[in-house]
Amino acid sequence: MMSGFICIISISTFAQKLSVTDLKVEHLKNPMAIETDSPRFSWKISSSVKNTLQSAYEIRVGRDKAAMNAGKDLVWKAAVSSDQSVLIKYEGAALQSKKRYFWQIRVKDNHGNTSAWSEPAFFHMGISPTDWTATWIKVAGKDTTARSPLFRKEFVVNKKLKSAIAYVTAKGLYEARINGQRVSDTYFAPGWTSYKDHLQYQVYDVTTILKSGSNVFGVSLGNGWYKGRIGFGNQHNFYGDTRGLLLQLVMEYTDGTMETIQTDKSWKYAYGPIMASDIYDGEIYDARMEISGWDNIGYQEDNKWNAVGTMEKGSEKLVAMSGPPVKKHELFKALKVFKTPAGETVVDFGQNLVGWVMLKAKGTAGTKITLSHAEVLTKEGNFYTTNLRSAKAQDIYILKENTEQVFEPHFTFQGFRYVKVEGYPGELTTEDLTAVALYSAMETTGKFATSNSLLNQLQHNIQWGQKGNFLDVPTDCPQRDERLGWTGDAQAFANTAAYNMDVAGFFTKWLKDVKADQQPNGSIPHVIPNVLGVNDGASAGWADVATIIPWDMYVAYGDRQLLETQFESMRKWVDYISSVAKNNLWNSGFHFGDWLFYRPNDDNDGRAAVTDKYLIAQTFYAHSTQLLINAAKVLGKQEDVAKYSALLANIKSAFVKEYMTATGRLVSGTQTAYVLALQFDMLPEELRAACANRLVANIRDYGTHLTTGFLGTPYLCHVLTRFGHNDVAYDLLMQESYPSWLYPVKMGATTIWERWDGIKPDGSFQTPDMNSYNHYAYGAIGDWMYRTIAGINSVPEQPGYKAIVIAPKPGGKITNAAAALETPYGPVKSAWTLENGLLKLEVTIPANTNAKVILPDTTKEIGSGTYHFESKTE
Ligand code: RAM
Repeated sequence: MMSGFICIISISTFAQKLSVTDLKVEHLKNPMAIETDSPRFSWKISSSVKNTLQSAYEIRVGRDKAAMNAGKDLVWKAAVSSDQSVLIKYEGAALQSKKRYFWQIRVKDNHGNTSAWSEPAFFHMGISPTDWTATWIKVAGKDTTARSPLFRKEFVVNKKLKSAIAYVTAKGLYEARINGQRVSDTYFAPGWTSYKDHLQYQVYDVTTILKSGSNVFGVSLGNGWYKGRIGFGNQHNFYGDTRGLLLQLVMEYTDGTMETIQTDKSWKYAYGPIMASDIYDGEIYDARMEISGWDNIGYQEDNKWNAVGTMEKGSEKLVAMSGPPVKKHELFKALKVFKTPAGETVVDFGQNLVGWVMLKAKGTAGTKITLSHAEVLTKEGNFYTTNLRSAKAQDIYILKENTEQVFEPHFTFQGFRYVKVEGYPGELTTEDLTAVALYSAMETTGKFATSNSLLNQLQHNIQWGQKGNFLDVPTDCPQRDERLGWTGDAQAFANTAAYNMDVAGFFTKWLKDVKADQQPNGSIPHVIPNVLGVNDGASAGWADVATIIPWDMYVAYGDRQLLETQFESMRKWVDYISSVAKNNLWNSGFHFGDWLFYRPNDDNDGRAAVTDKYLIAQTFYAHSTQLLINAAKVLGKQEDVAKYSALLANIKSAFVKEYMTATGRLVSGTQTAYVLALQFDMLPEELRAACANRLVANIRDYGTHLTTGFLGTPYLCHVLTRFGHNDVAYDLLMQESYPSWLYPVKMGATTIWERWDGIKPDGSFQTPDMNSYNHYAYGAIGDWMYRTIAGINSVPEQPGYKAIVIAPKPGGKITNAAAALETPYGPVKSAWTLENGLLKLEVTIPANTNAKVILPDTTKEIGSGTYHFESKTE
């Protein structure tokens, strides 16, 4: 008995000791569309034993899951003594287009344990360009109506299916259905890319949707970014004037034979109930125009449908979708339905979010219900949409006969907290509406909470700013007639984004567009994908996205290949600056400068915090050059390291000569000027402390308020902490009056605002020309909150959190803080309490990493596991 008992214990401890989980390929779980010949594998190790490191791994990859699991018929196997477990390159036999591969891992650790083989995972190869046999189809004649065409094709499955995989893309947006059912929960496919250069296709496993016998494809198209209104000046048809569909379904039967169903001349089309759809303006859906059963078998009327037209293949490359798809996420019940003083019926969802409203309604045919969207109410409590500028942001539903119907749009999204409802038949109740948040399906990786509820609301607002603006591309705002991939905003927020969610795939996808839209002379456009003029670019702090985000992603996820892929783009950007610089000074061209810095309306005594734009440009010239040097070091490009290091020294001495007095005063005495000069090491070392003191004096001079705009804000608290003024950083963070991070929180914000005073203390609004209530840029403080309050830090020399620094620096009367970050190696946690000057810290470090814990009175090196520390802070 006894020995049996012991035996059971030891088996279960053994099982817990070491295991492999969370298998990913190219940053994604079981990806359906891998394009590269050598995809990269990542896994996490978990162990109950402290100080666990991987000492070796075994990988096996095969076409057949069962055979692979038994170690047979492998296309690759390797056993390697290595502690690497993130982004290991495939080195087996050539991978084939359209095929699925299964893989698994087992590891050995430094304590002599061997894990079991992991659960098998898979990746599916995309379709190679030469394997596309489908023809682009479209409506016959010119595609001039805003109405959505429906494309239809019946086909027969006459043998037993092994697998059925659909490869689909469109010019415009598509929704693909089989037998009346959506083929996936992906929205806004094929996603927004620099379409003139490359267009993504999606890959769907539809094996379980198909049945034997007749089946039907039904696909509708919307205008989307491709053909709809996008950018400024009522611009339509930016990428093309004709929507098109390309689809190829590859069926493999159990007898080994294959069959392909694809778009060609045999498809038919008719127009459906979506009368118009537009990203900015919304959708008009007339239920009376529904064609019942059109997307299912048994529909008899398609003999009355039109024959499709065909389109020549364009010059754009078809590429496999590489980022996470947009999906539905949180649902919000309506909190209340109320009448405004102006007599309008308005619904409050309690959260400024991005997506749409699902509406239930029943009434006589032809009843028109209009939903308008708004982020805020006026101080009188009225519905306010002036800040949406020309975006109609309206969804219109027209009812069919008297049955209850549920509506939601298809090819538009809105940014809103409030919805105005007009024309609703009967009494509208909270039961009739649900708001649906849609955004790119990024795994939540960060958690952050403290004893201060205002700060927790700020963190909430930062996360919702991210959700609302990470809808396939990183946008400035999601609601007005803009919604563009503004580069300055994206670079300011990227580090914070990488704490809150896994943005590796998201930014890898977008950086392809950065590269694609970079001008031949190296200039980077203001927005990516670029829908502005070709020469709208090269603004300091915006265009520098080309160096900043690749480096940030490298540090956060350890993706060396991303640096390799982007390196030429990074270099071209720096070389562009050099080509327009004179005597190493970048002092020409258009720049946005420290966008939306503090600027009082009634500026009689010169309180506006204006920073010289060329001073700013010079600091970003240095920063981009430094990042290029960093990347060159990682990639072993010694000549580049030498060349650009010499350039960097020149850039800095030109800065000192042009913008600094002998005693270290900058020509602009603003916070942003000192912050950028200190952050990017522009100043002689012996003058830095004095400059930091000037920064503090300036902050105090504004009554302990920040005055920074988009460029200074992300670094403000970092610089204060670095130069020994952590207390001032906290004072700024805890400041509740304008301008500050907590001012909007006190004003009831549920997202980050574009401007420090989007709503003024008297309840009036900033200028409607530019006043978004969902703009993530100022949310960049999140990076400092994770790093300094919680103390979770990456180490650039060992990227992806292979090494970690835990260094919480309490302040601001916070008595406890807890944060967690799911890193590529597993969960990191840092939680502390502070009582009577005693700091108690709990730290968790994942297997296969190590950490340095820096406390007020001591420093400790630790391996994986959970640890407790105490430290006196005074
Ligand atoms: C505004 C955008 C964005 C900013 C540019 C300069 O239109 O909203 O936030 O980067 O201007």
